[in-house]
Amino acid sequence: MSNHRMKIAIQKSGRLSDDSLQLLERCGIQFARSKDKLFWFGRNLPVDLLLVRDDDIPRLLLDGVCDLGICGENVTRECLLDRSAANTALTAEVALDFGACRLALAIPEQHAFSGIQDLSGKRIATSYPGLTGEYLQQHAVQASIVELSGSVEIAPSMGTADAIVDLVSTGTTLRANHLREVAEVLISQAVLYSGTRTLDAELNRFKARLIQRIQGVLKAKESKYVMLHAPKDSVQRIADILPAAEAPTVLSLDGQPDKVAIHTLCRENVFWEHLEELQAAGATAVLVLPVEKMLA
Ligand code: PRT
Ligand code: ZN
Repeated sequence: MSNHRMKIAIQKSGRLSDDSLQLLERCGIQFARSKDKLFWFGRNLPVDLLLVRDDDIPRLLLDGVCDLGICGENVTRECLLDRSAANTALTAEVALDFGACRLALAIPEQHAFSGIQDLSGKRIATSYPGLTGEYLQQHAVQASIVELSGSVEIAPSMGTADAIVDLVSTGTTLRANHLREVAEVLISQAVLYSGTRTLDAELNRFKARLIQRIQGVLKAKESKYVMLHAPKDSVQRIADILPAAEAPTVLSLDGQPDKVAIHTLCRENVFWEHLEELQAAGATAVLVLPVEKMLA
């Protein structure tokens, strides 16, 4: 691996893998995929992709092995709370809008709960001892943390803990184990982090370009291009209905002096309710198109 290439770490196989890879590919990076799937070479841009376990990514960034990494805030914050990472920091460049979950405190569903103080003197099972400890400390609660590497949700029914702190997205796992969520320890999503290695000027410029492209992909994802026909006197009313719309382009329509065509970019998603409102305001031939790329 050359020093003149950007080293990017993403999760090899798991919940963040597909979205992470898709994001980089949508930024225009083409990878020569190796069979072992550990290291992929960027064919058209100076990028080396490392495919690793998500838990390893913050450490690779801290050690300067990688320059950028996509990882959940949960894993990154936990790593930074570890004693071996004391006084270190990673820069969060872009929140990526996928991998959403929360680190939650849950107790057996039949147990009463009047507040976090109820956990005083209890045992809490978790794979996140750092974040759990920090949370307990912030609430001045003294409890013992039982560190488990997996299957945390079964600890209360096994009798090895009174409560758990675990990741939740839909809540199905908690319900299946007769647990109920009583507090939120951390809200998390996947984030693009910068590492600590000093980059030369050329790589720094490339990094800024790549981050700009990533922001463009994210903006494009939630944006829509809307085209419609409308009565000439309802342009303002139509513009007010469109969510987060840019100044519209208003074009005359051949042979229809009372009507205009309106084209505009909406920086938020356009839902059926918006279309129905547009229709009620006199809009016809309404088209909502996805935006593939965007440079602000
Ligand atoms: O092998 P590797 O170490 O890379 O993968 P992993 O098994 O540690 O991680 P993986 O792929 O499961 O998760 C990667 C990241 O996805 C996590 O660190 C989070 O940032 C994010 N994420 C988002 C989640 C979830 N949602 C999630 N629901 N990670 C785990 N879960 C688990 C949770 O632990 C629980 O067991 O899903 C279960 C709960 O899901 P619900 O829908 O039933 O609430
Ligand atoms: Zn992991």
